[in-house]
Amino acid sequence: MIRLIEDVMTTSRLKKRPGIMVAFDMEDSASAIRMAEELGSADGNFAIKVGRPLEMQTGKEIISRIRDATDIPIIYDGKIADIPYVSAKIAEIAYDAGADGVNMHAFVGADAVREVVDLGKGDVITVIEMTHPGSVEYLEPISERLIRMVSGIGVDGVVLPATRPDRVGRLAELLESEGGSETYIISPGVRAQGAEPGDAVTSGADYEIVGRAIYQSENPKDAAERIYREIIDRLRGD
Ligand code: FNU
Repeated sequence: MIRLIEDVMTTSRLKKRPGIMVAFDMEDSASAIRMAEELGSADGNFAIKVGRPLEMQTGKEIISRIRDATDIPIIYDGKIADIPYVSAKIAEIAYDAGADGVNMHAFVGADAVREVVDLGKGDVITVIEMTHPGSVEYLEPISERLIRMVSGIGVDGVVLPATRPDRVGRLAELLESEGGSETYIISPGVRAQGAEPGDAVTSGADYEIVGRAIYQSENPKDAAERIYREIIDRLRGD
């Protein structure tokens, strides 16, 4: 019973303020754990996103191992896109393994998104538009409807592409006007996919997702701190 009440009362561990969500797409647990520990003492506002390559190579236990290694919020980026029953099952496994939030596609529809939100076990982030060129073909034409749909349900976060800051700006405005001013915006695509640090936050995003530019660098902690400072400087207009 106590567990049930705690579940329902779960509030977002991811604060709506500028930061970096570091994509953990490396494929070995040793470097994932090492990086999680290093980020724990890094200067800045960081979250960790566990991607499918890491999870497939190491198992869902990597989430609990990262949980033990750091206090930083952890998002499971399973890009869940299945029928409501299976979407909720995948999300539940991730929450139970220690994830603070999960990432799912909005295009699967309101019933699937609602089923995951109704679990009440942690944050739900929905993908609205993606960073790659293919997103323009099929997601861009429906993204405003997707924003209205997820705003009506009440999700914790949305994914908008740092590679298209104009889209971040437009959809951030729409999100706000649909009552989603508490919803955080996370934007991938920084460095490896061409966006510069700060492009998305200066257009209305909260977190910029950075993967390869951090985990493939010689010193990931330094790289994370440096990119974080660049984002903050851009916001201040330095
Ligand atoms: P990096 N990601 C993305 N584009 O790149 N979740 C999207 O539209 C999206 C994502 C993730 O390029 C991608 O899976 F919805 O090395 C990867 O984990 O910086 C990260 O963002 C980008 O990694």
